[in-house]
Amino acid sequence: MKLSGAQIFFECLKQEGVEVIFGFPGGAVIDIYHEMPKHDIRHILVRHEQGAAHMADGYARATGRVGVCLVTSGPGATNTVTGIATAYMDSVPMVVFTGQVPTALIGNDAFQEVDIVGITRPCTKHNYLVKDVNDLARVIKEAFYLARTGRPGPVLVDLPKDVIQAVTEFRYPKKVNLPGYRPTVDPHMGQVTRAWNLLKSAKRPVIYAGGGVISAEAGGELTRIAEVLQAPVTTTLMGLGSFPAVVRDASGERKPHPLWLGMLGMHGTFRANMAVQDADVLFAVGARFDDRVTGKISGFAPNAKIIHIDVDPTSISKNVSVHVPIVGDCKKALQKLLELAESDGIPNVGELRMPWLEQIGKWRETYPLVYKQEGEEIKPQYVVETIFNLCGEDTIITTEVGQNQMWTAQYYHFSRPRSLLTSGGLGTMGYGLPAALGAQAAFPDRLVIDIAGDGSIQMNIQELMTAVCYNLPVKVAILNNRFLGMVRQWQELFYERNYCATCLDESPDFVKLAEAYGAVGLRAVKQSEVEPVLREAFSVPRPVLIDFMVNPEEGVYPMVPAGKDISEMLLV
Ligand SMILES: Cc1ncc(C[n+]2csc(CCOP(=O)(O)OP(=O)(O)O)c2C)c(N)n1
Repeated sequence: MKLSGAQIFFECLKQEGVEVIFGFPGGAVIDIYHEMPKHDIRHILVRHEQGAAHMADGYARATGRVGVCLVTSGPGATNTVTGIATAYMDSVPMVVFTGQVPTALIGNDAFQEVDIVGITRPCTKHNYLVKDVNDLARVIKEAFYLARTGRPGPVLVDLPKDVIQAVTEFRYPKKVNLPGYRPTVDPHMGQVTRAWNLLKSAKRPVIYAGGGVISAEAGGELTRIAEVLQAPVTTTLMGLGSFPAVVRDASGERKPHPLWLGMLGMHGTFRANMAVQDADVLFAVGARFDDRVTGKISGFAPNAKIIHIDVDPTSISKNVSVHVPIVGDCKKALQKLLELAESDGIPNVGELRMPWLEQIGKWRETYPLVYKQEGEEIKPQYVVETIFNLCGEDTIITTEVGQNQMWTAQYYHFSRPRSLLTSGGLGTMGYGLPAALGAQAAFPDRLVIDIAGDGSIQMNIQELMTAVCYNLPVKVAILNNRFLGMVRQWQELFYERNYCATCLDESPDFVKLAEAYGAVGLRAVKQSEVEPVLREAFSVPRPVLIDFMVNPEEGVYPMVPAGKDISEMLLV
C-alpha cells in the first residue's frame, strides 16, 4: 500500500498504540495536521511547545507508556528543549516529533530552520533526522523501542517537510535491528548471590531506592525485600511512592510504614540521613547517587559496603564506588534476590534488627518533621498536609520546583508508584501544570493536583487555557509566598539576607487570571480557610486554581548546606 509520509506517521503511531499526542502546528508539519482528522487519535493543542513536551512527559510518568509530542521546525522545536532535557534527566520514555525544512534547504539558513538534532544530542537518548521517506517507518519503530527499553529516555525524530509529503510503500517492521544497542536486562546471578550474602550478614542495612524502581514497575518487589530483610527504606525524590510511606490499618486509618525513613539528601529527614551515614550495608536500587542525595561524596555512607542495582552500567561507580554492582532490570534483580531470600532466609530477623530499628526510632523522635503553626497564618506545610489528608492513594500530585516541591516531598506521604510527578534531575520550574495535564489526559477520572510556587506557575501558566479547552479538571494549589522562595532561603542562610531579584510582590491576581482563562479561581488567606477551599476545589469538575497566601518567611528544613556531609543538617 502506497502512503505519504504523513499517512505513515499515523499508521506507525497506531501500531505503537499511541492514544494521545500533545502538539502545536506550523508550516513544517502542516501536512501531518492536514492528515490528522482522518485518524482516530486524540490531539491536544497546547499553548506553548514547552507545555507539549512536559505534557507528554507527565503522561509517560503517570502511565509508564511512551509520551508523544509533535511540534514544528525552528522555534517550535527549540521550545521543547527544556522539556526534553527534563525527561532525559529523569529517564522518562518520550518520542518528540519535530518538523524540519525540506531536505534540499537544510543548512541554508532557511526560514524556521534549526539544527534540532545537533541541539538535542546531549539531552536525548537518541535522535534521528529522517532524510528519506523509505526510512520513516523503521525510524519510528526504533524511536519507540529506544525510548522504552533499557534506561528509558526521550528520543527525537526530525521530519523534513518533503519527507512527510513523499510517497512510498508502507510496511511496519516487526522487529528492530540495532546491533549496537543491547541493554542488559537479566542480572548476573553471581552478583545477586554476593549481594544477598552481604545483606544477610548486615547489622545496619539501609535500602536507598530511586526512580529506576518506579520505571521498572518494581515497587512491589522492593517492599517485599525490605520486609524480608526488615531493612529501613529511604528514597530519592524520584523514588517517592516506590515504597509505601503509609499503610492503612484494619479500620482504614493511615499509619506510617514502620520501615519508612522518608526521603534522604539535602532536604531529607534527620532519620534517613543519619541512618545512611551509620549504615553498614547500603542497598541502592535504581538510584544514581545524585549530588542532592550524597552531599559531600567523600563523607557519604562512610561505613557502608554498597550494593547497586541499575539497568544503566554507566551509572554504576560513576559518583560513588560500589562493592557489588548488579547491572540489569531492577524488577528482575529484586525477583532473583527474593528467590534467594526464600530458599535461604534470615533466622530471627526481627531480633537481629531490633537494635538498629530502635536507634532509628530514637532519631525519628529526636527530630521529626515539624513546623510551627502560628495563629491564623497559613503555613505552606499545612496546605500540603491538608491536601494529603483529603486525598486518597489514587490522587496524582505534580509539583513545580523550589520550596513547594520539597514541602510536597516531605509532607505528602506517597504510597504508590507514579503518584508523584516532579522534575527531579533538571529541576524545571514550569513543569508541574503541563505535567498535570498530561496525567489528567491519561486518567480523566483521577484527581490531579499541581502543588506550585508563585514563581514557577508563571512559567507555563498559559496551559490553563489548554486545561479549560479540553476540560482537564486539574487543580493548581499555589503556595504563594511572594518570593522565589527557595532562592530566597539560600540568600537568607548563605548570602547575608541579600534578597536580590527574588521578590515577587508584583504578580498578577491569580484568581482573576484563572477566571480570565475560564477556570475557577479561589483564594485562602487564613489557616481556617485552607480545608474548605480545598474541598470546594475538589468538588468542582473543572480546572481550579487556588491561591494560598502563605507565610513568606517559612524555610524548608532539614537542610544540608551544599558541600557538607548529609549528617550535617540545619534543623531550624
Ligand atoms: C526554569 C528555572 N529557572 C530557574 C530555576 C532556579 N530556581 C530554583 S527554585 C527557584 C525558586 C522557585 O520559586 P517559586 O516557584 O515561587 O517556588 P517556592 O520556592 O517559593 O516554593 C528558582 C528560581 C529553576 N529551577 N528553573
